[in-house]
Amino acid sequence: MNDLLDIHTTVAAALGAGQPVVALESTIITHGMPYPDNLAMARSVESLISQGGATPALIAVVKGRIKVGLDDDERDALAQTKGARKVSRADLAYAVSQGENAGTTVAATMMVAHAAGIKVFATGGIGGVHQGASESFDISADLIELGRTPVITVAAGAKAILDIPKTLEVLETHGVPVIGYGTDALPAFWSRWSPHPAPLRLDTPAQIAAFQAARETLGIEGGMLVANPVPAAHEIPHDEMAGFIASAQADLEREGITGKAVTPYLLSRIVDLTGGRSLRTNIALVENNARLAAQIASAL
Ligand code: PSU
Ligand code: MN
Repeated sequence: MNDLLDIHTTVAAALGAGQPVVALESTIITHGMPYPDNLAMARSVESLISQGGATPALIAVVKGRIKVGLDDDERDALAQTKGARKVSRADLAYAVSQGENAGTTVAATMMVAHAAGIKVFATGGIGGVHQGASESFDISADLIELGRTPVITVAAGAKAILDIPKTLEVLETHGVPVIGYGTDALPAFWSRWSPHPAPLRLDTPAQIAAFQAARETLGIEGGMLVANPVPAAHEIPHDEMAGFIASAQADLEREGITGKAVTPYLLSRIVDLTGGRSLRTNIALVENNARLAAQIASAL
C-alpha cells in the first residue's frame, strides 16, 4: 500500500521522530455531516489534536491517491466534494484504481493508518450491526476491521441507530476489547448512557496504554474500541433519542434504503428530526474523542 500513500510532511516528521499522531476518518466529512458544519468540525478536531500535543492525520482518497494528512486546501475541497465515494475494505482499492475522490470509513481509515504506522484513531461512532440485521445481514465492515487491524479507535460508543447488543456480540466474536472510558455503561453516541454494560472499563489514558502494551506483549493482534461518553453539556438523553431513532428507522424502511446509504440517511434524518440539535451533539462528541485520542497517543 505504501507506494500509493502520500504522507503529509508534518505527519511524516512526527512519525519519524516517534511523536504522537492521531488518524482521522473522512466519511464523516463526505457523508456524515452537511457542509459547512463538516468543514468546521474537521478544522476544530485537527486543532484540538494539535493542542493536545499530537499531530492530526486526516485520511482520504484524493484523485486516486491515498492521503495521510491533507493540506488546508485539500481538506476544504473534500468537504465540498459532491458524489465522493464512501470506501471501506471492499472498495478502497477501486477508488484508487479509478482515480476517484473518496471518504474513508472507520474500516478503510484503520487500514491506511496501520500502513502508515499510526496507532490511534479518533472518530464519532463506529458502524455496527443494524436493526433488522437478521433479515438484511447489514453488519458494518468496521467490526471485522477492528478484529484484524491493530489501531486503537476512540469513538462515542456505538451509534444508537444500531442494534447495540448484537454489535457487542460481533465485536466479542472477533476478539475486540470494548472499553467504557470512565463509565460502566456503554455510551450510545448522542447519549452518555445506554442500558448495555461496557464489557471493560478504564479511567485514564495511561491505563489504556498499559492495556495495549500487554496485548502487544501477548502477541494479540487487532484493534480495540475505546467508548468515550459525549460531554454532559451536549448529550441528548437515551430516552429522548429513542423516539427520533424510531421515526428515522421507520422512514428508512418506508423509503427502502439499503447498503452504504443506511448510515448517512439515518444520521441526516435525525439531524432534521431534532432540528439540528443532534448535529451539534455529533460535533461535540467527535471533538471530545479527538482530545482523548491525543492523550492516548501521547501515553503510548
Ligand atoms: N461517525 C460519525 N459519523 C459518520 C461515521 C462515523 O460521527 O458518518 C461513519 C464512519 O465512517 C463509519 C460509517 O465507518 O459511518 C459506518 O458506515 P456503515 O454503517 O455503512 O459501515
Ligand atoms: Mn452496512
